[in-house]
Amino acid sequence: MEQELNSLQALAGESLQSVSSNEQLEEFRIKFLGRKGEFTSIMKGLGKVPKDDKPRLGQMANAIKKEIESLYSEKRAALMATSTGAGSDSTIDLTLPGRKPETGKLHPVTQIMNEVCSIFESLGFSVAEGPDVEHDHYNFEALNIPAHHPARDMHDTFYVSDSILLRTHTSPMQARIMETQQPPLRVIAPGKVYRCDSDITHTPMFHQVEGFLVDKDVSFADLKGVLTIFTQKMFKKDLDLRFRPSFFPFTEPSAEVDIACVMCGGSGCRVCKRTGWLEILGAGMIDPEVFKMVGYDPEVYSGFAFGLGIERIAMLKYGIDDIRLYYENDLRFLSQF
Ligand code: 2U9
Repeated sequence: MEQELNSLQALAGESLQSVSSNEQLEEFRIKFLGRKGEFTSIMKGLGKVPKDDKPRLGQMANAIKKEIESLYSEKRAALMATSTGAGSDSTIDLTLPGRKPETGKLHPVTQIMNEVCSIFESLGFSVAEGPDVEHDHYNFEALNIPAHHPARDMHDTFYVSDSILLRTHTSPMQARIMETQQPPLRVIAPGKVYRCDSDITHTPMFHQVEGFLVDKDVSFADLKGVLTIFTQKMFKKDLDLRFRPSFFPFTEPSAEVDIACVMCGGSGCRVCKRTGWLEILGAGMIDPEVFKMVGYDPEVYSGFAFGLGIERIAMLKYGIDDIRLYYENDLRFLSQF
């Protein structure tokens, strides 16, 4: 066996001298170092040598294998550097594993937006989109917020001119629909909205889904039913809902709607500020003044409306405490969703 190993070492050295291309080098590797190659076949004989000789021959075999491997690596580096490999590109090492292409994903806010829309679509709502740059009339007047109404202050509006602005909510789209279509109607309006506000829970641009349903005999109970199904589907849990009295110029009565905290189940934690509740949307019965503005008879029709901020839902769903993370474009953050 000792002789076989010595001959193999000499033969490998000689053979390598005549290698001048990457293809020949690969043939060399298979012949001498491959799983079915010369070295492996000699090593199969190790089991038959006398016990006392085994350690010495084992060490010798290892040293010779290392030697052949290092000669092989040197030759490979030399071929790459001098580009003498016939027909091969010296800058490409074909033996390296391929690079896995990175797959793109939807932004977490888009994912939640799509989820919210498909839940309301499953409840029979259709989806309507409208312009981001709006008339003061649709953003405010048609929604019962006349000039100098104190509610305008809450909207921190970006004005383009005296009567044109960046919409502060998606409700203008709904006013446009009511103006041109007759009940019964069930519509949601998703999209970007703009408010001059920026801190840990506000960005100057964020996403809303607002919705409404108008028909004869619509009551607050219908609103409660729709929002209960929505929150159950969104958070995949049978969560308690709480309606707190509130005020919006376009709904009367109005309510802010809380769900039992998705983190602690209502016992109180950091996320719900120990209250056990999380505010997730605003809602109410559409104010008769809005109906009059769009030409519906409030004695015949009634309806409810609601609105929610997508970033806020995404923060609650994923336990994120700074809204700005969604818009820093840091792939380490975004690729988690
Ligand atoms: C028409 C009539 C009524 C839409 C509504 C809310 C309540 C609401 C906010 C929640 C968080 C927006 O993202 S947010 O700041 N929205 O609380 N929106 S009722 O009411 C309408 C809409 C259109 C014609």
